[in-house]
Amino acid sequence: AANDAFVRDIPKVELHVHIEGTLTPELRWKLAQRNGLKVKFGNNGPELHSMEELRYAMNSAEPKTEDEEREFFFASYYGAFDTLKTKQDYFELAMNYFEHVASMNVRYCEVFFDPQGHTSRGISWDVMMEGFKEAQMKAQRELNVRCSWIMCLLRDLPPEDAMDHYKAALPYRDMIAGIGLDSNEYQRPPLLFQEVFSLARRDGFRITMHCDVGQDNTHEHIRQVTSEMGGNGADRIDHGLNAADRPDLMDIILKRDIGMTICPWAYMRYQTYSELGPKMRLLFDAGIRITINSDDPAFMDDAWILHNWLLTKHFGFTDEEIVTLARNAVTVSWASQSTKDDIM
Ligand code: ES4
Ligand code: ZN
Repeated sequence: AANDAFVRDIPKVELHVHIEGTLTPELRWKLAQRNGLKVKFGNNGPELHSMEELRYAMNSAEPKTEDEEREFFFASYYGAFDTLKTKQDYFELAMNYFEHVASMNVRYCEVFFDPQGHTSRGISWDVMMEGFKEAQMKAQRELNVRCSWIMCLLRDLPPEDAMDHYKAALPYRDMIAGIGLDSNEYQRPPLLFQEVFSLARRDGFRITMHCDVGQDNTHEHIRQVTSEMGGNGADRIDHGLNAADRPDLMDIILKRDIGMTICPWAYMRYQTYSELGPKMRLLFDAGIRITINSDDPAFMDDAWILHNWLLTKHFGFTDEEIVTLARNAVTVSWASQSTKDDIM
């Protein structure tokens, strides 16, 4: 376990985590009680009568195909949004994340949020953003964890809705380092959203997009993100592991020095251990700046950033290589130079 201490203690930066994906069954249960709401699985699932039932439903061990796995995840994830109502709820959601990762020695993070999943339920921007802002300030003050936010646009909704939300977010732009694209990728190529991402680029935002593993057209999606989005390509790519199949894509990523946010635990639902390690190794050995992240820890077996980091040891990364992985995240982060200097 001396080696595990090395991974545990190394200063970390997290660049791929959805704040809604950190809503644990414990916290969801507490918020539901406080707000007088029933807890259900999915958008219209059966009512759950205890925290234990909720935890059990979220971690269903039924064998699933890839498509079923994805459907189950999105039902579980979006179904949990309904307990978030007040500024205090958003504050506690974010604080719960910061407390978890402070204990794992995370010093800085860029955290995704999905505003469309909140405004669609009548939550105001002020409630959401002020709750996040207070947690951000408290985490910096009391936990030595600094943070910025990445507003994600939901690709399964119309591009017009993305544009409306982009414009509505501008009053909060001081809190927002970049704009991302997430949610269900099925038949939703990045270029559908070129207009809003080009505008974001012109306005000075960084841009990044999800290209998840196990998607149809994954190579074409990666190509669009790395060479076309926002003009000549995004600043980072979220996941993008399938670039390892294609030397031409690896070349673009390397030449443009595009950071990749890899979330190993998340892929174990779709890929075996023995496929995953070699793909990460191929990208890393090519000199591509891959980073280690958690994605949706509360919905993925309670695997937070430290658990994802521990996997790198199992994949055979040496201590020296682990230091490189940690530095990669600092380098490809959108923190100011003085924050970067502070972290490492
Ligand atoms: C997500 Cl596409 C995707 N994957 C994992 N978590 C997510 N949260 C929102 N979109
Ligand atoms: Zn993600």
